[in-house]
Amino acid sequence: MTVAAAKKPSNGKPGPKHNIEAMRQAYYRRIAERHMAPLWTVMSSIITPEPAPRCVPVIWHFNDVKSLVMESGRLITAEEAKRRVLILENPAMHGESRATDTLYAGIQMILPGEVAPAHLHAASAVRFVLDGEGAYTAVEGEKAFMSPGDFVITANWAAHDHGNPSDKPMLWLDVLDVPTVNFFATSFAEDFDEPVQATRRQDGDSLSFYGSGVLPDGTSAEELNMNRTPVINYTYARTRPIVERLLHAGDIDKSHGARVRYANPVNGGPVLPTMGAALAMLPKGFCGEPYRSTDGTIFVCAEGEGATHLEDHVLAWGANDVFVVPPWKRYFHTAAKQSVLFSISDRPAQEALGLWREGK
Ligand code: GTQ
Repeated sequence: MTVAAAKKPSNGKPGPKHNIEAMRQAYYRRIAERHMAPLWTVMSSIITPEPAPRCVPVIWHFNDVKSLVMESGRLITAEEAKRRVLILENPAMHGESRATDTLYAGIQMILPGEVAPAHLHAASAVRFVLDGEGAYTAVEGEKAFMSPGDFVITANWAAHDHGNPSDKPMLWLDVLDVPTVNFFATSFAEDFDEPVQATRRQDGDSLSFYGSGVLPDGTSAEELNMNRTPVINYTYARTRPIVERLLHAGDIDKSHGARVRYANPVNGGPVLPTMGAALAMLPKGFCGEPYRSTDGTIFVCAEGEGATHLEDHVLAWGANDVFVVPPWKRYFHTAAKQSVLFSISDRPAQEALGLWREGK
């Protein structure tokens, strides 16, 4: 029998073993032309037994970040840039504008006298203020003046502009659900009619009207029972004393320290449907128990000094450093000084879809 004859079974059944692979490859090529593929070659990479995130652990030290961001102030104005931001790119996903698999992060700077013009978009944004004092974000008619540690919400389709009437540069961390919005291909964006929106509410109005255990008379809980918080600025001046109080009361989670979750004060839900955040105080000498969860998390050290230990990494952090813990990576925190950690993730979205899990 010739070799050619051996490769060609005549009865339609699979041929000898050395032939089957070649037959499969030829078949895969034929079905690929018709936009089909065999599940059995990819099954284990699409239905993984455990999460297989693309993002990796990474830290941005504020000293580095600040001087590089300041340099951008000599290259472009906030007005020309629209938003003068350096994107924090996860090293495993260069060019994709992602810090984690589902979240975008960047450091925005507004110099004295600058404004970043009003616009609105489907993506929701949060800001965590790092440096400077007295710049504002105007959101849906409320002008929120910001100080370090403030946590500011710009919900989906809320018009927002930023300005800095102070005499110092202001820097903050932006986190947006952009990769999530784009995953669903649901991005819309518009410029607002005016570059600076008219404000009709004072700084702090939304927190005092909706976050103080009272509501403006005539407001029903139902009309506020939305999937986003009515509060614009959760100020550090209000939240820090609460975690300090928890710490002194001994209410310290073994992994997370004395931690509160930022809540919609009307219904107790997360601040946004796609992103949730927390603030934790770790006592000096804290050594947390290992923890993991499916929500990849962006942390900011608001105060103090310590480290977050992952399987192959130690992320040593100080004030204003930003770092990423990928989904389902076991980690624990240690604190050399009393420290405050802000954290943000896509946990509310995962919970709404029934996907979120945590473990030791
Ligand atoms: O401040 O509106 O970092 O629209 C990225 C996109 C900030 C903002 C970012 C934005 C903004």
